[in-house]
Amino acid sequence: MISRRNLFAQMAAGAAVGVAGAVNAAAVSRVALAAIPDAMQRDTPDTAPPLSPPDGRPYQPVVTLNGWTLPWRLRDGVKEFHLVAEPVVRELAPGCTAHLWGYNGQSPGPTIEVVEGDRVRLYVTNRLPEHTSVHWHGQRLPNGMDGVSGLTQPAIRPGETFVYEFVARRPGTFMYHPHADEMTQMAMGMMGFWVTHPKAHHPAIATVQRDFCFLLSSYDIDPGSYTPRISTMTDFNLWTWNSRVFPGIDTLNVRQGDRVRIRVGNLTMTNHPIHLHGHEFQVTGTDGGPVPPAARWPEVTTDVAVGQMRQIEFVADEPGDWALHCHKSHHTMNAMGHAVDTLIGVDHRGLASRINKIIPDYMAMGERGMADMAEMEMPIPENTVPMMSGQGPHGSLEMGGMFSVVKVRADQKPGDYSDPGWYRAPAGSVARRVETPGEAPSSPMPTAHQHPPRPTAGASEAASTRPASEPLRVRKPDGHGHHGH
Ligand SMILES: [Cu+2]
Repeated sequence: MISRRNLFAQMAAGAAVGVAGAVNAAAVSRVALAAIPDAMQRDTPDTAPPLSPPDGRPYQPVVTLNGWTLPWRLRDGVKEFHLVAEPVVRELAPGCTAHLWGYNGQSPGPTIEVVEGDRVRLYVTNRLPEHTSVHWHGQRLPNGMDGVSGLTQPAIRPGETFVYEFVARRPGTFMYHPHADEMTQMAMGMMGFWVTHPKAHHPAIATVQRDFCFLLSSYDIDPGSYTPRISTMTDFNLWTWNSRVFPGIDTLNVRQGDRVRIRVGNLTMTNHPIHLHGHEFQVTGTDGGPVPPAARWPEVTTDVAVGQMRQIEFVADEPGDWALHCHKSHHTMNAMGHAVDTLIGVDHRGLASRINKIIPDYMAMGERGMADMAEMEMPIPENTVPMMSGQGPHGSLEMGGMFSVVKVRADQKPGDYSDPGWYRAPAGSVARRVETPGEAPSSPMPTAHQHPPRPTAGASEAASTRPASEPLRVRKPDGHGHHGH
C-alpha cells in the first residue's frame, strides 16, 4: 500500500543525512507534519460535554460516558481525524489506576462522530512498542481500508503513521479496535466508539433528547498491580464500561419525558445482559443498522454478545434513580478473588485478622454472606477497589463493575448533563421497615400506645392485642416437652 506517510517518509529520508531504515513519522519534514491534523489528547476520565459539530452537517451529538468525542479538521470537504495508539494511564475508579494501551491519552479512545455520506480521513500514529492496525468494526468500506493487518494492509509498525480514508456510507453505531495481536491489544484497552448520524430524517431513526454510548471491556489486574494480564481468556476480575468500574462510572442524567438512546458495544470475551430498572425499552438498532419499527418489542434486559452493538431507546417518564447494569451478578463486582471458599454459616471470628498477619491480602468471605465486607470496609491492597463499593443515599450499594444509574428528573434542564444528586422520593413512597409487635419490649422504638390505633386484620390483630409481656410459645421440630398431644 502506498500511503501518504510512505510518500512523505521517502521524501524525508531523501532529505535526511545518515538516516537509514524506517523513518519515524514524528521526525519527517514540516511538510508532512502540516499535512496531518494535530492529535488531540485528553488527560481526565470525566465525561466530556457533547461536542456540537462546528462545521459540516448538523446533528445531535452523543455523550460518551467517562469519555469524549475527537474533534476533526474539515479540509477540502473531508473530515480529518488523528488517532495516536499509545500507552496510557487510566483511572478505573478513584484509588485504582491501570497502565493500559489506548488512543490519544485514554482508554477507550475518543468517540468518532460523523454524518452519513461524510468523506472521512483517519490518520493513525503508532506509539506502541509493537505493530498495530485499526479495524472500523461494522462499516461499509473499501476492502483495503478494513484494517486487518496481514490481510488487507501491512501492520502499522512502531513510529509509523498510516491513513485510512472512506465514506461513512450507512448511519449507525460502530466501534474501532486493532486487528493486530488483538487479544493482547484489546486486553490492554485498545478500542473506541464510532457513531454515524443520519444525514436526513430516517423512518427508523428517532430524534432523541439524550444519546449516550459506552463500550464494555474487561481486565484482569491483580490487586496491587497496574498492568492487565494479557493471556487471560475468561477469568477477568474488572468488568468495565469505558474502562471504568462503579462507583467510577458517571450517571446518565436525563430530563423527565426525554426520549433516551443508549448505545452499547461489547469488546469483552463474554456476553452481557444489560438491564434497566423502572422502564421498558426497545432495541432500535444493532450492528447492522436501525431495526425496522415493526420488528421491535418491549423488554427490560437485552443481551449484548461479543463483538455486538445494541442501541436501546425509551421515554424516561418515571422520575427517580434507576439502576442500569449488567445482570451477571459477578460483573457488578470489582476485583474479586475467584478461588474463595463459601463460608456462610462458618464462625471464623478473629480468624481473618490472625491469618492477615501472615498473608496480608487474605480475605475471608463472611459467615453471613458478603454484604458485611462492603459495609465494614476491610483493608484492601494498594491500587484496587473494593469488590462491592459505592455509597447511595440509603447506605452501601454493594455493587461495582458494570453498574450505573439513570437519573430522571423533572427539573433537569434540556441539554444539562450535570449530576442532579440523589433522588428525593416523595414522602411515603420508599420501602420501609414494618414494626414487629412481638419484638416491641426489646425495641428502643416508641411503644404501641404512642401510636394512633391503626387498622389490622385477622390473626395479626389478635397478635397485636396480646400483652407484650406474655411469652410466645414456639414449637420447635425437635424440641422437648412441647409435643402437641
Ligand atoms: Cu456482564
